[in-house]
Amino acid sequence: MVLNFIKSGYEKVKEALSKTSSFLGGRLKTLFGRGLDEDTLEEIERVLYEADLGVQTVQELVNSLGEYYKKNPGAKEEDYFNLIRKTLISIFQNDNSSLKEAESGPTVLLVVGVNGSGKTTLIAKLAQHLKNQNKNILIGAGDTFRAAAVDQLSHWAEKIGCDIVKASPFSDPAAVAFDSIDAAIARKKDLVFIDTAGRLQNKTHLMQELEKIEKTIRKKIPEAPHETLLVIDANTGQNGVEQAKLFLKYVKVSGLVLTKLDGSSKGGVVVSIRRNLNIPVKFIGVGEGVDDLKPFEPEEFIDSLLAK
Ligand SMILES: Nc1nc2c(ncn2[C@@H]2O[C@H](COP(=O)(O)OP(=O)(O)O)[C@@H](O)[C@H]2O)c(=O)[nH]1
Ligand SMILES: [Mg+2]
Repeated sequence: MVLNFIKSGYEKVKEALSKTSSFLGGRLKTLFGRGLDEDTLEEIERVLYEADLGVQTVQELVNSLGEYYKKNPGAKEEDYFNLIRKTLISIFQNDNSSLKEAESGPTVLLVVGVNGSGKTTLIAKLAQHLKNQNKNILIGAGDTFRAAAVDQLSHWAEKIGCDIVKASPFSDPAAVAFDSIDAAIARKKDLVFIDTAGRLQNKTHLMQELEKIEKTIRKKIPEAPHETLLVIDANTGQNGVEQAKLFLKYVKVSGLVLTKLDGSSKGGVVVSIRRNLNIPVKFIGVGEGVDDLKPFEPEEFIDSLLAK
């Protein structure tokens, strides 16, 4: 069984990516108009790099554009765009935003990522979306290191109208996960979200803590967590990729969420991160509001990125 997300409002994604696309799509259009000699190809390469698509993808695109031009010297701007479009979409070939759902009992969603990446906001957005589909939800406030983090989540839980399990500050986050799942089973919840802390200041401790949370969850429900989402702030670029790799060493991540694409001029980073980590992109964040989370749709996303 899977949880599906209602797809709506991709206009917002177009708008969020407009800083990238106005530069990328616009510059490419002009350059393609010239015919692809060596100098133009070099300029195209620079434009693709600036959009943060990543070395591997940029090299592939430049090579195939060059070859295409040699074989089809009369090619039109649209032909080049189509070639780029196809290549970029193929990177996300198997990605879709559906989430695995428990056959029986509560579905457990674990959310990890560095502080400030948007974990708590993601939980609020997903919880609201699923509440609208009449799902009965509980949130476990597993970021026990900052009182403010628990307050933030309590505020969301109240606004959305769902249960929350919280513990006293500095208590063991794995114990919060344990209690949350216990409560979710007892209260017959459909879904339980486990929020976590992401203090990278003490990496070893954080990673051990996440491992322990995962183990604790599995003790209660062997198939859980049904999904583990790694949240990455799209503006962190290459640094974000390195941080993400650290998480992947310790936690089994099933999907990526890239946040804060609104305001970013490097929307191409989604392509680079997807490729580097080889994990499907499930959602993208395009604002702070509760509706500003969109299921990731490869074709719409790439079309928004390349919009002229
Ligand atoms: N503009 C924008 N802000 C976001 C997005 N997602 C989260 N934020 C903001 O980023 C900040 C940190 O988010 P939070 O969920 O607390 O991060 P956490 O520390 O990982 O739990 C908050 O001010 C959020 O409102 C997004 O997609 N776009
Ligand atoms: Mg948080």
